Amino acid sequence: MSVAALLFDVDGTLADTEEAHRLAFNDAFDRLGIGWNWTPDVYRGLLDVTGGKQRIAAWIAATVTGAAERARLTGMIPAIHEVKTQRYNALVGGGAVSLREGVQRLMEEARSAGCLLAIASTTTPANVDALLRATLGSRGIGMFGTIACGDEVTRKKPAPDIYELALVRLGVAPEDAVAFEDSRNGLLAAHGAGLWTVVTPNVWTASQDLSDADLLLPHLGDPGRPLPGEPGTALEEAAWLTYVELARRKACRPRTERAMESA
Ligand code: XBP
Ligand code: MG
Repeated sequence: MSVAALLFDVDGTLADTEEAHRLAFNDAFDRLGIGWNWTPDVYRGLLDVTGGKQRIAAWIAATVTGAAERARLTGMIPAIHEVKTQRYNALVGGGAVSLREGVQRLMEEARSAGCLLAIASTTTPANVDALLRATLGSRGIGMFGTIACGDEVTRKKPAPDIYELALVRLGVAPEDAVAFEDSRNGLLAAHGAGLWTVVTPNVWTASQDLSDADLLLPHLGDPGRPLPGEPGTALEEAAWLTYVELARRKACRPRTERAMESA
């Protein structure tokens, strides 16, 4: 089987979650009496740092001058992130976020074809559980052969570690799998693990350099929201990315050829 596993990033790829994360961060700052408020523009820049706790630490390093205040706030990072995670999970559990177009369709097609599914994310495990339950119901978590996320690896994206962990758990070689991402950090992580990578950017990542993606699409498409037709390709007519079309495209342009081109 040319595509034995699909490995999905979570935030921005499965669903447009970063606005909910941003609101949860600001709620946590407010509840803990910390006078920060991350605007969308500030948050877009902070997304270059993967991991919420690391993001807070980066903000402290960039904006807090006094050594004592820096130490005080650094000591609060776990508590801030815990409050933020609770708030984020309440937002997601309340239906604030839905899966992006085509995600559930492609997952179901792949599973019907005997293809494994996995998660490879920087986000906190509780966030993944909340999102999968809210969007796929009680069966959601069981659709995945493995969920690799959060602090299970020390080096977060763009390091390849989380993808390598997911592949080892699945028992699948990188050349037999496909990664789905939304950001440059994620693309670098997936390529670093040797994975053919589909990138579907969003408002937070559209300005990033995603040109090295093996397949770059605005989204995965659905009968209700087809992709714009691509002249001269199998997606000539407005359509959506199917599991069969994905396998065909990967077979046509394997990672090794593209890696040699860009080397
Ligand atoms: C995106 C991230 C995460 C989220 C916030 O993860 O970098 O840090 O922005 O979640 P991915 P946490 O795109 O790899 O799914 O606060 O739980 O880190
Ligand atoms: Mg992402």
